[in-house]
Amino acid sequence: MASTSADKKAERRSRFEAAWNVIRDELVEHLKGEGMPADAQEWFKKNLDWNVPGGKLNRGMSVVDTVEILKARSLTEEEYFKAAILGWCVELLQAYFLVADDMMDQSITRRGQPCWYRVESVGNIAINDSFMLEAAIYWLLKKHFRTEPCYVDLLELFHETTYQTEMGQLIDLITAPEDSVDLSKFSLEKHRLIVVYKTAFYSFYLPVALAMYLAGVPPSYVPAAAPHAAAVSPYKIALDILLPLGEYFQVQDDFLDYSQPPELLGKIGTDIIDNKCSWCINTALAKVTPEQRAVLDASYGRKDAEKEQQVKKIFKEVGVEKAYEEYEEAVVGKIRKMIEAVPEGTKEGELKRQVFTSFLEKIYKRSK
Ligand code: DMA
Ligand code: MG
Ligand code: MG
Ligand code: MG
Repeated sequence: MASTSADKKAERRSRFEAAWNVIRDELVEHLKGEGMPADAQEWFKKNLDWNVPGGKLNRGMSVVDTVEILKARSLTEEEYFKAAILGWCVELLQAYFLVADDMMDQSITRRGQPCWYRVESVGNIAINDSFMLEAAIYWLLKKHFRTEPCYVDLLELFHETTYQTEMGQLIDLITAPEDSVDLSKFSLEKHRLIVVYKTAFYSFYLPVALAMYLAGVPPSYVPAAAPHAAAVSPYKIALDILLPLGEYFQVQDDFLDYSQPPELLGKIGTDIIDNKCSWCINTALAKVTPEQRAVLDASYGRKDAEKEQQVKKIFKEVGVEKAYEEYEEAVVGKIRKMIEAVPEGTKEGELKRQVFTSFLEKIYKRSK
């Protein structure tokens, strides 16, 4: 039977997952080398395997995909493994954020299994486990990239992106106080700031910029195809496309939190109960009658399943779903235009449009 694009996709995923087994074993071996007892080694292994590999892996695999696109050829075994390590470092960063995010959001499930802090005998130890997921990134970077010219760029990028994400989580959380609901404090501008910081930098700019550093893309260059044109700043060009792409991704996350059944989404939505400044509530607020607004004021952000259903009913009545479909078509059209305007690289080390189109295709019309 001819191999389909679905086969190819599955193959890419299993190759990337195979690298995880090597990386996880290195990390656990290190604990052993530090003289940590067998139960600590087991615990760390379980922490790693529970929290790191079970997601869609879009972020991690985008590092590998981007390096391949930038090099315009398939990678050697060694090049592949280096790119995969950076990809898994992004997945470790994501795991670190999610373990903490699920505690702060009081979520129940993630990727079709209980959130780590809700696993028998884990509880608040999950806080230290999240720190260890983060620390593993820097141990891996040192082990595998210490002598590379891009080492400092990689370190700085991870540190800066982490800080940006934490600022985003801060404003996400303080805009959603548990004890005082005030919907007049929400706005789409506020939402945009939250999602760019909490999601777009680490989910979209980070994987691509890591790949660019690894592939040796310089901070600026005159395109080989246009030797008389002005120099371009490829990292700035990437940022200007990837932040809107990340904003779109988090709008999808917000919409799916409200609309997608947990069996399909892999997690139980908490945004309404958690009083989150989500895209859905902001969109609904712009469309409600005074009567509907009164229901939202009385029911949003309450720890009460009945009230959550009231809110969902209003979302449905005002047409949040249709607004989402319109938003998606409009924003994707806008992003495609921005991608078309990127000066197409013609040699190694230059930015290529496919970096962005391949990332966009991974998320367009996603349902989980
Ligand atoms: C997630 O926001 C952001 C980070 C940094 C984890 P969220 O709480 O909407 O994510 P999820 O819906 O996956 O809990
Ligand atoms: Mg959450
Ligand atoms: Mg959250
Ligand atoms: Mg969410």
